[in-house]
Formats: sequence, C-alpha cells, structure tokens
Amino acid sequence: GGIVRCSRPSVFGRWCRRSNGAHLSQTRHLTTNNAFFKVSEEIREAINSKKPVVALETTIYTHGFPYPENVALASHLESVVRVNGGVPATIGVLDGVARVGLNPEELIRLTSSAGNPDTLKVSRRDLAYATGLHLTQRTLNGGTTIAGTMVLAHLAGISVFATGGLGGVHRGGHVSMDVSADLTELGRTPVAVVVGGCKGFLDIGRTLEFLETQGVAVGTFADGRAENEKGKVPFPGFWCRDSGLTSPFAIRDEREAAAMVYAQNEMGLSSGILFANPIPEQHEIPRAEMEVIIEEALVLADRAGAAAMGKDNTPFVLDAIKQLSKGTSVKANRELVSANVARGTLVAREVAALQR
Ligand code: PSU
Ligand code: MN
Repeated sequence: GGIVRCSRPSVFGRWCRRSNGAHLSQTRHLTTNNAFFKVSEEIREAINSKKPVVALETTIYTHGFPYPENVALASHLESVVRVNGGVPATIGVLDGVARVGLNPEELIRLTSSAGNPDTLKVSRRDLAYATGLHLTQRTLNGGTTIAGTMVLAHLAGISVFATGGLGGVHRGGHVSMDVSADLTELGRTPVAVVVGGCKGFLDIGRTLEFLETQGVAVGTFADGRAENEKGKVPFPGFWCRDSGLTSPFAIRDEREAAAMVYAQNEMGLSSGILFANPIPEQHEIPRAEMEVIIEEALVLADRAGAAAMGKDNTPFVLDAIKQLSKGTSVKANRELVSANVARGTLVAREVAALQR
C-alpha cells in the first residue's frame, strides 16, 4: 500500500507510515522526547534496531518492596533481562520527567527515594501532575504502576512488559468502585504484560470479568500443568499457582504468546494482552496459608480508614501482608517477579523474531 504521512512525528524524528488508514505492523505512534518525556539513548537505539526490549515498572520499588531490597531488586531484574538476551527499559518519573530507560545511577536514585513524600505512585491519571509541576519548580519523582508504565512503554514503542502482580477489582470493589486503572489501561493500550496473576486480597473473579468486558486477552502459561478436558488451566494467584479460577486461555510456550502479540499488532487492535505466569513450584505459598494473613491485613486496612483508601490501599495492604508474613511473602515475591521477567524476555525475543 502507499505510504502516507501520519499526523504525529516519532521519537526518531521520522514520520510514522500509514497505509489505507491502518498502521503497518512495525510502526507505532511514537512521541518525541520533550520536557516531560525522555527515552534513553540505549533504549532508542534498541527499538530502532528491533532488539527485544522489555519494560519494567517502578511502583514495585517505590511502593511495594522495602528499602534497601528494592534497590537490589531493581538492578537484579535488569540483569535477568540481559542474561536472557533482552534489553531492559526501567520506566519511572525522575526529577519531573517521565523516563523510559534509566542508567544505574538514576535507577538507584529513584528507588532510594521510596518513602519520600515527593515520590509519588504514578498511574495514568498522575502523569500530568508528576511531570508538569517541574515547570513551577516542584520536581517530583514517581514509581509508575502497571497502568502508568504501559502508557509510557507504548509511547516509546515497546510492546512487552514484565512485572509481579496486577492491580484488580478490590474486594467490595463492586460497591466502592475501587477498580485498578491497570485493568482499563489493558483495555486501551497495546502492550503485553507478564504477571504472576493477582494477589488474593483482590476479588479475582470480578477482575477477570472486568478484563473480559475491557476486551483484554488473558492467557496463562500452562508451565507443565495438564490442561483440563476443555483445554484450560488455572489462573494463578500470585503466591499460589491456582487462584481457584480458570484462565480464559492456556499458553503452551513463549512462541504462542508472541504469536498473540504479533497477531494483535498486525490487526491494529488497540487493546493489551495479559499473560499470567504461575510462581515456580518450589517458591509457592499455599493459598490457605496466605488467606489467613490476607484476612488480617484487610481488617487492618479497614481500621486505617483514609490511610488505606484510593491509591493508598494497595501499598497499605502489601505492607501489612509483608509484616504479618514475617518476610516470607517478600521472598516469594522476588522469585516470582524474576521468573516473570525471564519469561517476558523470551516472549519479547520471539516477538522480535516474528517482526524481522
Ligand atoms: N500488586 C502487587 N504488587 C505491586 C502492585 C500491585 O502485588 O507492586 C502495584 C503495581 O504497580 C500495580 C499497582 O500496577 O500496585 C496497582 O495499584 P492500584 O491497585 O492502586 O491500581
Ligand atoms: Mn484503587
């Protein structure tokens, strides 16, 4: 088809190609570097030469893991991407600029600012505040959530992202309307996200229903588990391999996952894909064991009132679970994120192979 100029310039200063109104497979709407958004040299070069880039989020460091483990985890996850043959793009807001790709010094600076009141938890709705205010001399830092990271990854042209736990519909969320913006973001932004499922403090059944409504494909890596007579496997529950719910699709390997990403992209569908990767068996914590702790954490959150509402709910509950489990939940969490990042990198490599 003929190549026409699209209305927006790309990160690379070129124009995105368009054919008959539909975007060709390897072109995306990319945003140029500007005062609020910056893609590092390394990542820009990697995207340009179609290397398998894997996006990594930072709320997990600023509002999930305790200091100083968060600093160590941040550099560990980048090495997991590299040893598996990919290029890590850690995404977050540093000094009032949304950044895709941070150098080691910048990564340490962002992660060690966890707990500072000027270090925000940045979802889609927070991006304008976290970056815009630097024009008025308030320079903020921010860990980006899955939603916030997806927005920025897509602007940069990255299609695969790996992390730990997805936000969801909170228990009672059908009344309180506390539904994570991660779910609506998956419905509107074409990035594939690899997670370990969602934590049991959420309403996982309603979360899957909401994802279906949003048009999000949800596939779970079978990972050695037998498919049932309908060809299905359980959807994992973060610390446990079976949340008690069934995954809409079963995925046999990274090539199948990559084929979904590629097909979605070729058709120009604008929604995201969720891949669930069950926690490695040896690190699993039985569901019943975690459920006791979760119930207790939810009682504490309820008593805390405003300190555990809105965007503060998830970090509050995560922190309570960490303390009640005396650190065992954190160790499992670390193992599971590493496994997801390794798997996400293999998916990104397969996607890159299909695009060549
Ligand atoms: N769930 C976890 N660990 C996390 C988060 C969720 O088990 O670190 C973080 C992720 O960044 C996720 C965000 O995108 O919390 C969701 O927050 P909320 O529920 O406020 O949307
Ligand atoms: Mn919420």
